[in-house]
Amino acid sequence: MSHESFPTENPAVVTCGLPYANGDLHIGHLRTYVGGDVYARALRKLGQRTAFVSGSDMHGTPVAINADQEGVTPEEFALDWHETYERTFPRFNVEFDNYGHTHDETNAELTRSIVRTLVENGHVYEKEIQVAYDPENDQYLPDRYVEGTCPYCGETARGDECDEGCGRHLEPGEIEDPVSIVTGDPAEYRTRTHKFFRVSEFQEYLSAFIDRLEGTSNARNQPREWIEGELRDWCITRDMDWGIDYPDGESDLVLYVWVDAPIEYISSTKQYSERVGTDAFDWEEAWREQPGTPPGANGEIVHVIGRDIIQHHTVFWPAMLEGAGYTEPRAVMASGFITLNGKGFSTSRNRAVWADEYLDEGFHPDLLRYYLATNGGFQQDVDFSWDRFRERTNNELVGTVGNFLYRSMLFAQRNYGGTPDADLSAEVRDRIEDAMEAFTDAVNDYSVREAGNAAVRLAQFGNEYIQRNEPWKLTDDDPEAAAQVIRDCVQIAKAVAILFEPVAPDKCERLWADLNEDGSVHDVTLDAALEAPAADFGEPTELFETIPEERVGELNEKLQERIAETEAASESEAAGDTAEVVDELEPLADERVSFDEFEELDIRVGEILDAEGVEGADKLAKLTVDVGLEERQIVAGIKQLHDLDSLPGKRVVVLVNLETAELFGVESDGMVLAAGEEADLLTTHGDARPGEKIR
Ligand code: B3M
Ligand code: ZN
Repeated sequence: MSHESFPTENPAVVTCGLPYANGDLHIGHLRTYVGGDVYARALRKLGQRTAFVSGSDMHGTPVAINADQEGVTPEEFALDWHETYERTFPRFNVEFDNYGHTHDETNAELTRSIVRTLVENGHVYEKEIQVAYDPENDQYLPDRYVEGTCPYCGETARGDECDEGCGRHLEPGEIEDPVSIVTGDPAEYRTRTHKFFRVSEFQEYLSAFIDRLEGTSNARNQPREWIEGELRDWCITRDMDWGIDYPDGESDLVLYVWVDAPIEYISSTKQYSERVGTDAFDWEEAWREQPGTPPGANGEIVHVIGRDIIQHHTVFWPAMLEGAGYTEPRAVMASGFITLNGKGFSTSRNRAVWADEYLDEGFHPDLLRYYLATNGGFQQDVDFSWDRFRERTNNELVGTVGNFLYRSMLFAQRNYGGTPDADLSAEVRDRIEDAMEAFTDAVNDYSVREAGNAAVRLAQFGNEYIQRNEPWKLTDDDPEAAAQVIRDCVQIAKAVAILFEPVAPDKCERLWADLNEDGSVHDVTLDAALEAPAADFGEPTELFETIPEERVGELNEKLQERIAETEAASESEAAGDTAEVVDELEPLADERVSFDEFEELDIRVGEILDAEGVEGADKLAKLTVDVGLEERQIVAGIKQLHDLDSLPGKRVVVLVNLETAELFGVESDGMVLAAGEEADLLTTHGDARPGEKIR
């Protein structure tokens, strides 16, 4: 490759694709964030000056549409999710140096300045185009507001992207047989004036760029066809209100979300510089192309993304950077997708393991990080299953890494109070050097998996080494030899702490403390792996715990139940939504329950004390209900079906021993019983007091 290997003198910026601020994160989303975080930490281990940045993608139709459905403004809606993401990433030890969002002033200003430069440099022009329009709603239909047929492959596609077919970006007006998602009616095409970025002028530049681009091979191979084919200009404005206004009142449209989204990579780096000072990290040194330098000679920009957005990062974005005088990406690492038990994650079907849910189950984030980082090559699709998760945790983290560390450190501590007095053997020094080299090569090959494996292989060697040399047999007969073996093992343990830190930062910090090393393992570089370990240390902790088989059974069951529940709920919702409510009663259940089973349900009379809507949710109301012995907070899907102000004082029937649940961030502790689609609330007709049991 044309680039020097890492570490280089230039500052590096590792970025992660910006999550659209429009819904909960599941563990499938975490793959690129964990991948980016591992990679940024691994670069730092090599001594590379690195900023790791991202932010929330606030604009665009996905956010506007979802906000509409929730009945809130896009800004409120997106900010809410932004704050959730900001809290969630660190819980998985994904530690961005800066996590901003595209709607903040830094990004709005930088976006306007970059667009101005593109205009000044003659890269932008105006053109009349056909734009989809919904006559009934009197509304233009940008991007995801319209669905139809992809003109390239014939698959069903959304306005700006053929996400179920050929994966191409679609320009406004291209989609065939357009249908409005607002009314479900066919859309018309109307003529509008829009701004275009002259991507076609960058063909020669892009052809050369793609040849020097590093990262995963899919990011180089996929776009070749587009770059070498007919490279078309790119419409950079949209008929909507939500977004960054086109600069200087030159148009009443907003900029297309894909203009301001990647600019957030730069804005986020800028915010980081502003916080730590340009002496510590100078965003301009990384991002600004210095006159007279060859492309990419300034900063080392590494984009970590999902493979569905390769075209944006290898065609439009580098053309914008080149056109405005910014540093082109050195590498694009495009990850494969994640499936769950062999099938795609589905947010709408609740077919997912949610990020918070994973942690609520009590699993340490580093276990998931290990799984996501090493279960397959970065560009391969990987499957998640609780079975496989358990298997890898138990065999590799507990069996190989944890076992080696615990047995050797415990032996060292018991017999020598820490590191025995001996020199590191040549064999083990070589083996550690090999591991350091494998790690360095992995970073230069952009292989997150191999970076993680370097440590696990070293621990595996450690196990073989201790097994082969049996120091426990030597302590009496040949104490010097025993001390030598254990000295070697402690060095291996120290090297594992450093090499495994990118993947398991928390666990390795614990190990570092157990080894009685100074400072933080996050701050040391690879060469410390061969420095002498601390002479004394205490009893080690067991770093990883075995996951019992029953846990997997429970988790699988929970997942299945949830999918079934959501499917049932969406079926009944769909039935309720249709104008002619199908007046069909469900058949009476055949299966009988025993009286004991009935007795398990604790059903009580309650009195509603207070009722208010749940913020951000169309249908949910938060009720405070007096159930005699205590007051309960219960979330019920009745917001649109009842006048909430008339509810306080009403007597209702409450199932009080239902498992608690969290809905839209609000805890629900019980269920208010209701009949039919209109949620006719059950009540009593005599003098039963709140708390009275129903039997
Ligand atoms: N917000 C999410 C996606 O399409 C999109 C990424 C922007 S990265 C600059 O995956
Ligand atoms: Zn297509």
